[in-house]
Amino acid sequence: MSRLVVASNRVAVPQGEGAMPAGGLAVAVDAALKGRKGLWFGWSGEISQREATGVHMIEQGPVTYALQGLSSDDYDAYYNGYCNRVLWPLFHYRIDLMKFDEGQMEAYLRVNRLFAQRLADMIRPDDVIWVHDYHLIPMARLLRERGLRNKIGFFLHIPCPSPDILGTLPHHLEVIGALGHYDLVGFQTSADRDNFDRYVERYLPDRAVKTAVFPVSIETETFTLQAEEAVHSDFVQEIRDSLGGGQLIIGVDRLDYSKGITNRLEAFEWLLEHHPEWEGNVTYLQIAPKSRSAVPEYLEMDQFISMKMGQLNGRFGSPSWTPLRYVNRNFSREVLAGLYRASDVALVTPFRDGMNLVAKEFLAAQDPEDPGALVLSEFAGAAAELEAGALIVNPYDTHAIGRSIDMALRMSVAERKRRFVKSMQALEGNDIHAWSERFLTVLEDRRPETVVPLQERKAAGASNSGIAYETPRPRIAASASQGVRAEQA
Ligand code: ADQ
Repeated sequence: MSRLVVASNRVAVPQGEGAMPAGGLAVAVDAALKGRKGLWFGWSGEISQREATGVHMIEQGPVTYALQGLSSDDYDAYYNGYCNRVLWPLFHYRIDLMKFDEGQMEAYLRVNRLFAQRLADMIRPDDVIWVHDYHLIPMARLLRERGLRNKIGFFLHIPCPSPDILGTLPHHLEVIGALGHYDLVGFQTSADRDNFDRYVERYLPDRAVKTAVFPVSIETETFTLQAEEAVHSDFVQEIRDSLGGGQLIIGVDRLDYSKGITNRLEAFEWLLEHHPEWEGNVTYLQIAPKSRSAVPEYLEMDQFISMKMGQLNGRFGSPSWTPLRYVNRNFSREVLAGLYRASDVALVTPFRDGMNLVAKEFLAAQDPEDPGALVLSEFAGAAAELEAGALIVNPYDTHAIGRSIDMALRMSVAERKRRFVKSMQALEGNDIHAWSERFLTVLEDRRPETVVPLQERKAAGASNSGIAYETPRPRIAASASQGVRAEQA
């Protein structure tokens, strides 16, 4: 089997037991590399005052971690600037927050050139290269310029908006258009893929870009086992004991404006205002590790959320009951799994999210005989797979979220079980190993390609299931070079 080379902005080197860095990409790539010969290249997280130094290699079993530092100027302009203040808001439909700066775009291209050069030096002819996410979009073009002929695939972990939105990015062809140099571009949902296909139609009409849908997932079985064990730990039991017999609502999110923590707080406020019977009987635990604190929009949101938490506790709390608990720490996978299982309701209400692994982790952690209920935003990619089992809400409608929380807290065990079974059917058919295997199978052309051009997909009616590989549609056999786009394998 050829070596898998992964390139992503950050590399998560396993630290043994203990806290994992919070972030869906790290969790997904770590699982994809397990048990396979591979190399994971990217930023080490180190920032130096001088020019970036050489690559630092760490060998762990079959995987080599290749870590590149960044200069503080590049960290500011590439990471905090272009990635987090331009591309992130753009792809999350927040062009109002997009702060374009030409110098930062130059830094983005410069860092990508540096990464491409360093990576090219390590590539063997039969390596398969898998580039992840919006930080490294130009990599395929830059690697090709250096003469590489390997298969190169790209997966976008975040949502993909319409060409109307993508087209607002100044010089978008240089960045978004660079996706046209990959052998395969993967998306979380069919809606994301269709948006990109329309971008190609409009802005890259002469290019055939092979696109497909691969909803990212989790290590479902492992996570279930961890939850079964961790729920009995002293840590989790102490939390349950502290609830005084009341119910526990949980939210777990990187502190990010896309995650909708603010609207969730308003929804909880609405619940306590309109359903005083829950006073003293429900506790909402929000775990939100800080991220991107150097970016002003994140700092403002952090301050607002802390203030709102304090206000709500002051207004509704009593000496014996604190309605909201707010924690910014990272936890190990085991502890998180135990906390999910100990919770009665999970709130996953992003304004936009590529997938949202927390929704899937919460479900995988549940006790099938007494499962918790999931309140899920219709704008999380996960809703495409989980709509039959979750309580689907519009995250902009805080009263509706409040009503759904009330419904979830009152839901009979029979109804919770019914919904849980439906959700788990989606999860069991698509765990993280299936996800990476499907992506690589299509990238490596390991079986005859079945493809459906965009026009035919439209005629057949786009599926909103997000799991294109399970959706029967008319198919024709062709190859990407014939100028059609690939349907999911
Ligand atoms: P994220 O935006 O980081 O990921 P998400 O998918 O929810 O969002 O993943 C977060 C991960 O971090 C989860 O695995 C969660 O358990 C973990 N985590 C959160 N808080 C933690 C804490 N305090 N301690 C330890 N771990 C914590 C991006 C996209 C998503 C997409 C993923 C994967 O924005 O839409 O689902 O990539 O593709």
